[in-house]
Amino acid sequence: MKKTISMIGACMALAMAIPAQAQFAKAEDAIKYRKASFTVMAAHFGRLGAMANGRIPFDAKLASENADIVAEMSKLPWAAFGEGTDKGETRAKPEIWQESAKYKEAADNMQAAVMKLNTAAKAGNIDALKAAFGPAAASCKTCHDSFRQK
Ligand code: ASC
Repeated sequence: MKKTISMIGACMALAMAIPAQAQFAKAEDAIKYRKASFTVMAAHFGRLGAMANGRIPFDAKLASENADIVAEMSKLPWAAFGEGTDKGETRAKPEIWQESAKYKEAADNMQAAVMKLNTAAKAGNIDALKAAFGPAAASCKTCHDSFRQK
């Protein structure tokens, strides 16, 4: 019991010692993490798109569940763009670090758009989903155009 408590204490101390941006052992881990969060986001965003564009029938429960995942994922990638993560298996452009205020603004806009999408997805009708999907997709594209290599 004592051992367990001291282990927990040691883990907490370690977690608190590492700044939020640096909670990855290696740059490669941060790159994998941010790509994974974007991949999961895209999969669930795509299902909302399929509904918004009439490729699959509107399903209120499915819309809500997918939008929740998109909203949660949208919070995750940003902490994984720390120092030294500009090189490796990544299409991230140098502008992310060179124009970090502009990048943050684009990231914030995307998160705001997907929060609105989540609210719309919970309205229980296709028209609300359609109205919010376009701006959310545009917020993805804006960022890709400026900050992601082809
Ligand atoms: C998607 C997806 C994106 C965005 C973007 C919108 O479904 O994977 O990255 O939409 O293409 O323009």
